[in-house]
Amino acid sequence: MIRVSDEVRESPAVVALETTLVAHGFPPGEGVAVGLESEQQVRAAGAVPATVGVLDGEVVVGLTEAELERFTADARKIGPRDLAVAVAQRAVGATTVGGTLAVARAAGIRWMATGGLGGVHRGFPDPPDVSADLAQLARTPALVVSAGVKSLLDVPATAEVLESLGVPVLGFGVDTLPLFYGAAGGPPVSARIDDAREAAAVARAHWELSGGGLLLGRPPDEPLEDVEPLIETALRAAHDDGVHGQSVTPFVLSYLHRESGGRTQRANRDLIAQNARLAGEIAVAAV
Ligand code: PSU
Ligand code: MN
Repeated sequence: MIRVSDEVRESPAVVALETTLVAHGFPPGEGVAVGLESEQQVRAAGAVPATVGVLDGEVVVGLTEAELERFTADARKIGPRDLAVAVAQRAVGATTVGGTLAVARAAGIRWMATGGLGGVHRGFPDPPDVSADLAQLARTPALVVSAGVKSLLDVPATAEVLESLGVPVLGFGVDTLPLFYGAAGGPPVSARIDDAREAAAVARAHWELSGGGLLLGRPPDEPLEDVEPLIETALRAAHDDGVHGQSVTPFVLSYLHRESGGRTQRANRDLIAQNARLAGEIAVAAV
């Protein structure tokens, strides 16, 4: 049921990549290039990318370029609870961070990269919307490189939940958790890490102690520190349009991309590539 590509099976340094951001994180037709760029960055670091998704009744680990092109905006968004249904119903299933981690756990992949982790939505407990990314990260022995937690969420609350779940929240060269587009002003991390080798060593030690997932927050190279007012407008628009559940994150991201004149879209694309590069470097350092 899980099809692992030969290249992924044979490599000691593999980085899992998700497909929800390909299908739902960018305007229609633009996500595939972002996914391919991430794969190139992983390769440039000397590691092998394993892009994950559900196709034709199989969970695929290591999608080909032709397969990746099938992850259009029509694809289902697949969290951990949705994987089995997507397989049985032969859906095109774009895996979230949580969905991808569930597959990584089954396939023994220890490293992953994304843009921004999901988390506790603003306004909790009304609605009580907490991304399945958090619980899945806690139970998966993998390190996720991301620009922290998506700042359309309640980032301090998300950091508290990660602490409760026993997930190390590491900062790459920083003492506070990056805020996705922004780098400054986030909650404190549990430890600061200064290079890929140290990240690999910390992860190894955590797993020897039977720990699960780790989050490594890498601030974007060219952060946007002025997006918060637009995020508030976007969240109000989502509320007024009755958008809820799985649709909130894609709605808000596309609102921001449109209303910022493409600035957030470029920032998002660039930080995803930077995170993929770092995850590749850590995977190589861990061999
Ligand atoms: N990072 C991005 N863009 C995205 C995501 C991450 O730069 O679209 C996706 C990931 O797949 C993550 C999901 O798991 O957003 C979170 O969705 P939700 O809040 O519905 O759990
Ligand atoms: Mn949710």
